[in-house]
Amino acid sequence: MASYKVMVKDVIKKADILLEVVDARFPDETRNSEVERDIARSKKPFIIVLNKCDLVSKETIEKTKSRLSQIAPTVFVSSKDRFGTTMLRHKILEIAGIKGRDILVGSLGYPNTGKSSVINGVAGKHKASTSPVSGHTKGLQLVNAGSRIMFIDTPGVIPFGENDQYLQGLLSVKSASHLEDPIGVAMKIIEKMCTENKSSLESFYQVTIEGQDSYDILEIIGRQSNFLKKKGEVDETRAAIKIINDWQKGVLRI
Ligand SMILES: Nc1nc2c(ncn2[C@@H]2O[C@H](COP(=O)(O)OP(=O)(O)OP(=O)(O)O)[C@@H](O)[C@H]2O)c(=O)[nH]1
Ligand SMILES: [Mg+2]
Repeated sequence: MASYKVMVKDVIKKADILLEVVDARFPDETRNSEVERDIARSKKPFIIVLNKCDLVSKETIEKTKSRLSQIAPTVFVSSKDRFGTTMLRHKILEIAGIKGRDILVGSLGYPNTGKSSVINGVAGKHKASTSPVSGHTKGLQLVNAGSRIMFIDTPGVIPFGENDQYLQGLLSVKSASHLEDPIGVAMKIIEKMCTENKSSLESFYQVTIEGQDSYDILEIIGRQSNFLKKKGEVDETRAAIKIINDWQKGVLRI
Protein backbone atom coordinates (compact mmCIF):
# COMPACT_ATOMS: atom_id res chain seq x y z
CA MET A 1 0.00 0.00 0.00
CA ALA A 2 3.03 2.24 -0.33
CA SER A 3 1.58 3.79 -3.49
CA TYR A 4 -1.31 5.30 -1.56
CA LYS A 5 1.11 7.00 0.83
CA VAL A 6 3.08 8.37 -2.11
CA MET A 7 -0.11 9.70 -3.68
CA VAL A 8 -1.27 11.34 -0.45
CA LYS A 9 2.11 13.01 0.03
CA ASP A 10 2.14 14.13 -3.61
CA VAL A 11 -1.32 15.73 -3.31
CA ILE A 12 -0.34 17.44 -0.06
CA LYS A 13 2.81 18.78 -1.71
CA LYS A 14 1.00 20.09 -4.80
CA ALA A 15 -2.06 21.58 -3.08
CA ASP A 16 -2.37 24.98 -1.40
CA ILE A 17 -5.13 23.72 0.87
CA LEU A 18 -6.46 20.25 1.73
CA LEU A 19 -9.95 18.88 2.26
CA GLU A 20 -10.51 15.68 4.17
CA VAL A 21 -13.91 14.42 3.04
CA VAL A 22 -15.54 12.30 5.72
CA ASP A 23 -18.96 10.67 6.00
CA ALA A 24 -21.12 12.73 8.38
CA ARG A 25 -22.65 9.49 9.68
CA PHE A 26 -19.22 8.22 10.86
CA PRO A 27 -16.95 11.21 11.31
CA ASP A 28 -14.54 9.39 13.60
CA GLU A 29 -14.32 6.19 11.59
CA THR A 30 -13.75 8.02 8.30
CA ARG A 31 -11.07 10.43 9.48
CA ASN A 32 -7.60 9.12 8.87
CA SER A 33 -5.00 10.03 11.47
CA GLU A 34 -2.05 9.33 9.19
CA VAL A 35 -3.36 11.62 6.47
CA GLU A 36 -4.13 14.31 9.04
CA ARG A 37 -0.62 13.99 10.49
CA ASP A 38 0.93 14.42 7.03
CA ILE A 39 -1.21 17.50 6.42
CA ALA A 40 -0.27 18.95 9.82
CA ARG A 41 3.43 18.43 9.04
CA SER A 42 3.02 20.33 5.77
CA LYS A 43 1.56 23.27 7.75
CA LYS A 44 -0.92 23.79 4.92
CA PRO A 45 -4.49 24.86 5.68
CA PHE A 46 -6.97 22.05 6.12
CA ILE A 47 -10.77 21.76 6.19
CA ILE A 48 -12.77 18.77 7.41
CA VAL A 49 -15.75 18.34 5.08
CA LEU A 50 -18.57 16.30 6.59
CA ASN A 51 -20.45 15.12 3.53
CA LYS A 52 -23.81 13.29 3.25
CA CYS A 53 -25.29 15.44 6.01
CA ASP A 54 -28.71 14.84 4.42
CA LEU A 55 -28.45 11.43 6.11
CA VAL A 56 -28.00 12.73 9.67
CA SER A 57 -30.21 14.73 12.01
CA LYS A 58 -29.65 18.41 12.83
CA GLU A 59 -28.75 17.51 16.43
CA THR A 60 -26.02 15.10 15.29
CA ILE A 61 -24.67 17.76 12.93
CA GLU A 62 -24.45 20.34 15.72
CA LYS A 63 -22.79 17.94 18.14
CA THR A 64 -20.20 16.78 15.61
CA LYS A 65 -19.52 20.30 14.43
CA SER A 66 -18.75 21.67 17.87
CA ARG A 67 -16.47 18.70 18.58
CA LEU A 68 -14.53 18.72 15.31
CA SER A 69 -14.17 22.47 14.91
CA GLN A 70 -11.74 22.35 17.82
CA ILE A 71 -9.46 20.30 15.57
CA ALA A 72 -9.86 22.08 12.23
CA PRO A 73 -12.34 24.30 10.37
CA THR A 74 -15.33 22.06 9.73
CA VAL A 75 -17.99 22.43 7.05
CA PHE A 76 -21.13 20.33 6.71
CA VAL A 77 -22.16 19.55 3.18
CA SER A 78 -24.78 17.54 1.37
CA SER A 79 -23.54 17.31 -2.18
CA LYS A 80 -26.79 15.56 -2.97
CA ASP A 81 -28.95 18.47 -1.83
CA ARG A 82 -26.35 21.12 -2.73
CA PHE A 83 -26.32 22.20 0.90
CA GLY A 84 -23.21 23.84 2.35
CA THR A 85 -21.30 23.95 -0.92
CA THR A 86 -21.33 27.77 -1.18
CA MET A 87 -20.13 27.92 2.42
CA LEU A 88 -17.32 25.53 1.53
CA ARG A 89 -16.30 27.67 -1.45
CA HIS A 90 -16.10 30.75 0.82
CA LYS A 91 -14.18 28.85 3.46
CA ILE A 92 -11.63 27.66 0.88
CA LEU A 93 -11.09 31.21 -0.41
CA GLU A 94 -10.88 32.61 3.13
CA ILE A 95 -8.54 30.01 4.60
CA ALA A 96 -6.23 29.63 1.61
CA GLY A 97 -5.54 33.36 1.75
CA ILE A 98 -4.02 33.34 -1.74
CA LYS A 99 -4.46 36.37 -3.97
CA GLY A 100 -3.80 36.81 -7.67
CA ARG A 101 -3.65 33.18 -8.78
CA ASP A 102 -5.68 29.96 -8.80
CA ILE A 103 -5.98 28.02 -5.55
CA LEU A 104 -5.17 24.34 -5.82
CA VAL A 105 -7.41 22.32 -3.46
CA GLY A 106 -6.53 18.68 -2.72
CA SER A 107 -9.45 16.43 -1.81
CA LEU A 108 -8.61 13.31 0.22
CA GLY A 109 -10.65 10.65 1.97
CA TYR A 110 -11.79 7.05 2.18
CA PRO A 111 -13.52 5.43 -0.81
CA ASN A 112 -17.12 6.45 -1.46
CA THR A 113 -17.25 9.33 1.04
CA GLY A 114 -18.25 11.63 -1.84
CA LYS A 115 -14.97 13.38 -2.71
CA SER A 116 -15.95 13.78 -6.37
CA SER A 117 -19.53 14.77 -5.48
CA VAL A 118 -18.29 17.52 -3.13
CA ILE A 119 -16.14 18.90 -5.96
CA ASN A 120 -19.17 18.91 -8.29
CA GLY A 121 -21.20 20.63 -5.57
CA VAL A 122 -18.67 23.45 -5.31
CA ALA A 123 -18.17 23.62 -9.09
CA GLY A 124 -21.96 23.82 -9.52
CA LYS A 125 -21.70 21.36 -12.39
CA HIS A 126 -21.08 17.67 -12.84
CA LYS A 127 -17.41 17.95 -13.69
CA ALA A 128 -15.92 15.11 -11.65
CA SER A 129 -17.15 11.62 -12.40
CA THR A 130 -19.02 9.90 -9.51
CA SER A 131 -20.49 6.46 -8.90
CA PRO A 132 -22.20 4.41 -6.18
CA VAL A 133 -19.50 1.81 -6.79
CA SER A 134 -16.43 2.68 -4.77
CA GLY A 135 -13.01 2.90 -6.37
CA HIS A 136 -14.50 5.00 -9.15
CA THR A 137 -12.05 7.87 -9.48
CA LYS A 138 -8.80 6.68 -10.99
CA GLY A 139 -5.57 8.65 -10.73
CA LEU A 140 -5.40 12.34 -9.89
CA GLN A 141 -7.92 14.48 -11.77
CA LEU A 142 -7.76 18.26 -12.04
CA VAL A 143 -11.18 19.88 -11.93
CA ASN A 144 -11.70 23.58 -12.54
CA ALA A 145 -14.46 24.81 -10.22
CA GLY A 146 -14.33 28.43 -11.44
CA SER A 147 -13.66 31.60 -9.41
CA ARG A 148 -9.97 30.70 -8.97
CA ILE A 149 -10.61 27.29 -7.40
CA MET A 150 -8.99 24.24 -8.97
CA PHE A 151 -9.51 20.84 -7.33
CA ILE A 152 -7.32 17.78 -7.36
CA ASP A 153 -9.78 14.87 -7.22
CA THR A 154 -8.15 11.70 -5.90
CA PRO A 155 -9.11 8.05 -5.84
CA GLY A 156 -10.31 6.90 -2.41
CA VAL A 157 -7.18 4.94 -1.85
CA ILE A 158 -6.87 5.07 1.89
CA PRO A 159 -6.79 1.34 2.56
CA PHE A 160 -9.17 -0.31 4.97
CA GLY A 161 -7.55 -2.43 7.62
CA GLU A 162 -8.22 -6.16 7.49
CA ASN A 163 -10.79 -5.86 10.25
CA ASP A 164 -12.62 -2.94 8.74
CA GLN A 165 -15.19 -4.97 6.86
CA TYR A 166 -17.87 -3.44 9.07
CA LEU A 167 -16.82 0.01 7.95
CA GLN A 168 -16.84 -1.17 4.33
CA GLY A 169 -20.45 -2.25 4.78
CA LEU A 170 -21.44 0.96 6.53
CA LEU A 171 -19.76 3.10 3.85
CA SER A 172 -21.32 1.10 1.01
CA VAL A 173 -17.88 0.12 -0.23
CA LYS A 174 -19.10 -3.48 -0.32
CA SER A 175 -22.69 -4.40 -1.10
CA ALA A 176 -24.64 -6.61 1.32
CA SER A 177 -24.11 -9.71 -0.83
CA HIS A 178 -20.33 -9.21 -0.84
CA LEU A 179 -19.96 -8.93 2.92
CA GLU A 180 -18.64 -11.95 4.77
CA ASP A 181 -20.72 -11.24 7.86
CA PRO A 182 -23.93 -9.40 6.90
CA ILE A 183 -25.48 -10.16 10.29
CA GLY A 184 -22.54 -8.53 12.08
CA VAL A 185 -22.75 -5.45 9.82
CA ALA A 186 -26.53 -5.17 10.31
CA MET A 187 -25.99 -5.37 14.07
CA LYS A 188 -23.51 -2.45 13.83
CA ILE A 189 -26.10 -0.42 11.92
CA ILE A 190 -28.73 -1.26 14.56
CA GLU A 191 -26.33 -0.29 17.38
CA LYS A 192 -25.53 3.01 15.69
CA MET A 193 -29.20 3.79 15.06
CA CYS A 194 -30.14 2.88 18.64
CA THR A 195 -27.49 5.20 20.04
CA GLU A 196 -28.19 8.12 17.76
CA ASN A 197 -31.79 7.93 16.56
CA LYS A 198 -33.73 4.96 17.88
CA SER A 199 -37.12 6.38 16.90
CA SER A 200 -36.08 6.56 13.24
CA LEU A 201 -35.28 2.82 13.30
CA GLU A 202 -38.55 2.08 15.11
CA SER A 203 -40.71 4.02 12.71
CA PHE A 204 -38.93 2.75 9.59
CA TYR A 205 -39.49 -0.92 10.47
CA GLN A 206 -42.61 -0.33 12.57
CA VAL A 207 -41.19 -2.01 15.65
CA THR A 208 -40.87 -1.07 19.31
CA ILE A 209 -37.43 -1.29 20.89
CA GLU A 210 -37.10 -1.42 24.66
CA GLY A 211 -33.54 -2.16 25.64
CA GLN A 212 -33.02 -5.38 23.64
CA ASP A 213 -29.56 -6.04 22.25
CA SER A 214 -28.84 -5.58 18.56
CA TYR A 215 -29.21 -9.28 17.73
CA ASP A 216 -32.68 -9.39 19.31
CA ILE A 217 -33.63 -6.22 17.46
CA LEU A 218 -32.55 -7.85 14.19
CA GLU A 219 -34.87 -10.74 15.00
CA ILE A 220 -37.75 -8.39 15.82
CA ILE A 221 -37.26 -6.55 12.51
CA GLY A 222 -37.04 -9.88 10.64
CA ARG A 223 -40.25 -11.13 12.21
CA GLN A 224 -42.07 -7.85 11.56
CA SER A 225 -40.92 -7.98 7.90
CA ASN A 226 -42.13 -11.58 7.69
CA PHE A 227 -38.69 -12.92 6.81
CA LEU A 228 -39.25 -16.45 8.13
CA LYS A 229 -37.71 -19.82 7.48
CA LYS A 230 -39.73 -23.02 7.14
CA LYS A 231 -40.21 -23.68 10.83
CA GLY A 232 -41.24 -20.12 11.54
CA GLU A 233 -37.78 -19.07 12.70
CA VAL A 234 -36.56 -15.66 11.63
CA ASP A 235 -34.26 -15.63 8.58
CA GLU A 236 -31.63 -13.37 10.14
CA THR A 237 -29.46 -13.21 7.04
CA ARG A 238 -32.36 -11.99 4.93
CA ALA A 239 -33.28 -9.42 7.58
CA ALA A 240 -29.63 -8.31 7.80
CA ILE A 241 -29.38 -7.88 4.03
CA LYS A 242 -32.56 -5.80 3.98
CA ILE A 243 -31.23 -3.53 6.74
CA ILE A 244 -27.86 -3.12 4.99
CA ASN A 245 -29.57 -2.34 1.67
CA ASP A 246 -31.86 0.24 3.31
CA TRP A 247 -28.84 1.79 4.99
CA GLN A 248 -26.76 1.83 1.82
CA LYS A 249 -29.61 3.34 -0.23
CA GLY A 250 -29.78 6.14 2.34
CA VAL A 251 -33.44 5.49 3.24
CA LEU A 252 -32.52 4.68 6.85
CA ARG A 253 -31.42 7.99 8.36
CA ILE A 254 -29.63 8.58 11.64
N1 LIG B 1 -27.06 10.82 0.34
C1 LIG B 1 -25.96 11.33 -0.18
N2 LIG B 1 -25.22 10.59 -1.03
C2 LIG B 1 -24.09 11.14 -1.54
C3 LIG B 1 -23.67 12.45 -1.19
N3 LIG B 1 -22.49 12.70 -1.83
C4 LIG B 1 -22.21 11.59 -2.55
N4 LIG B 1 -23.17 10.66 -2.39
C5 LIG B 1 -23.21 9.32 -3.01
O1 LIG B 1 -22.08 8.58 -2.59
C6 LIG B 1 -21.59 7.76 -3.65
C7 LIG B 1 -20.11 8.03 -3.89
O2 LIG B 1 -19.94 9.35 -4.39
P1 LIG B 1 -18.59 9.78 -5.12
O3 LIG B 1 -18.59 11.28 -5.22
O4 LIG B 1 -18.37 9.00 -6.37
O5 LIG B 1 -17.53 9.33 -4.00
P2 LIG B 1 -15.93 9.34 -4.06
O6 LIG B 1 -15.46 9.59 -2.65
O7 LIG B 1 -15.45 10.27 -5.11
O8 LIG B 1 -15.65 7.82 -4.45
P3 LIG B 1 -14.32 7.16 -5.09
O9 LIG B 1 -13.85 8.04 -6.20
O10 LIG B 1 -14.82 5.83 -5.59
O11 LIG B 1 -13.36 7.04 -3.95
C8 LIG B 1 -22.48 8.08 -4.87
O12 LIG B 1 -23.49 7.10 -4.95
C9 LIG B 1 -23.06 9.43 -4.53
O13 LIG B 1 -24.32 9.66 -5.16
C10 LIG B 1 -24.48 13.22 -0.29
O14 LIG B 1 -24.21 14.36 0.09
N5 LIG B 1 -25.60 12.59 0.19
MG1 LIG C 1 -14.34 9.90 -6.76
